[in-house]
Amino acid sequence: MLITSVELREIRLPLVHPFETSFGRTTERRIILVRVTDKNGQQGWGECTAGEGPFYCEEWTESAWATLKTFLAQIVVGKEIQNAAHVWKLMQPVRGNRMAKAAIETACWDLEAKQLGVPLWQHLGGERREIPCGVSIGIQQTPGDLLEKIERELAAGYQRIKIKIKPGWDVNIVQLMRERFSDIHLMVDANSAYTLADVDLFRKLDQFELMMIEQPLAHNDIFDHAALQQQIKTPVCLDESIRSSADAEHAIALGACRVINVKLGRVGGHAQAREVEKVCRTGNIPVWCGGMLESGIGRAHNIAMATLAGFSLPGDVSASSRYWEEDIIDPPVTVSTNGTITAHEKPGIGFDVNLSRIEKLTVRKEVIG
Ligand code: OSB
Ligand code: MG
Repeated sequence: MLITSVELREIRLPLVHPFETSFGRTTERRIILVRVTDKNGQQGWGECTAGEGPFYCEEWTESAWATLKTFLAQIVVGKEIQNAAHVWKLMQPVRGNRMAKAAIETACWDLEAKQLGVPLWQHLGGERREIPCGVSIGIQQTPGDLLEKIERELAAGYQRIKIKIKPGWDVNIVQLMRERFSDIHLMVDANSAYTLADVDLFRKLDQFELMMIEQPLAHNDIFDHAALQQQIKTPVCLDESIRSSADAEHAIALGACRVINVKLGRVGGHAQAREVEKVCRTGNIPVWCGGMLESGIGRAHNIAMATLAGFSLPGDVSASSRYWEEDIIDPPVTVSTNGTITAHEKPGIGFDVNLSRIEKLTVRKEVIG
C-alpha cells in the first residue's frame, strides 16, 4: 500500500441532544476526519474520536490535530506500507496519542479493504454481520426526562440501556428506573467519578441487578478496581483504564473487571482492538463496542469491529438519528426493531461518504503529501 496523501479536516457537527457525563456536557462535536489516498486514487476514511477537551482522556481535538499533522501523517505518506495491520508499528515511535493514531490506522484499513474489494468487517475477520445494540443515555435535567428517554429507546428496540451516573445522580436514579423498568438489561457508566471510599454506594447498587458498572474508579487504575470487584456482586466493566491488550491482560489477571468495553480510538485502531478482543476471548471476558459520539465514519468502523466473535454483548453503537440531524454518510446508520445493526456488503466501511456535506461542515483542512 502506497499512500500518496493524508488529508485532515475538522468538521463541526451539532448534536441533536446535548450529551452529559460525569466529566462534562457536549453540545457540538469538533471531529477530525482523515482521508488517505493511494497511488491509484483509491481512498480510505477514518475518524478521530478525541473529545472537545482533555476530560475523557488526555487527547482532545487540538492535540490530536497537531499530532496528526506534525508527526503521524508524515510517517505514512510516500512510503510503501506492508499492510494496514502494520501501520500501528510504523507509528510506534510516537508515544500515546492513540486516538490520533487510530484515525490514520482505521483509514488505512478502509483503504485496504477497498483495494481488495471486500467489506471491512470481513477483512477484519468478523464472524457475523448483525450486531446487538444498546444505547448510552446521558445525565438528564430530571428523572422524568430520563424515564421518557428510556421509554423511547426501548420502543425503538434497543437491547440494553446504559445510563450515565455521577455523585448525586446514582443510587436514587437507578432505583427510580428499576421501579419503572423491572426487567430490562440496565447498566451504569460513572466515567471515573468515584473512589474506593464509595464502596458502600456500589454495594447499594448491587440490589438492582445491573448488567455491569462501567469505569467506576480512576481512569488510569486497575488496582483499586480489583479491590472494588472483590467487594461487589455486579460485574465491573473497564473502559478508560484499558488502552492496550497488555492492560486487558493485567486487568483480567488482577480480577479488576468481568467485562471490557473496546473503543477503537482508545486502543489505537483496528489492529490493537483485535488484540484486546483476542486477549478477552481467551480469558473468557465478554467485550462490547463502546461509542464516542462518532459521526457516520467512526460509527461505520465501530460496526465493522463489533462483528468480531468476542463482541458478544450489546454495544453503544446506535442509529445516526440519535446524534445528528443529518449524518455525513449515506445511507445513515439505522437499527432494526430487534435492536440490531447489520454490516453492509459494500467494500470498505460499507457506506458512501457524503463529501459535499463534509465540505460544508469543514472549518479547517490540511493536506500532507
Ligand atoms: O464513557 O462510554 C463513554 C461518550 C463520550 C465519552 C465517553 C463515553 C461516551 C458514551 C456515549 O457513553 C456512547 C455513544 O453513544 O457514542
Ligand atoms: Mg464509558
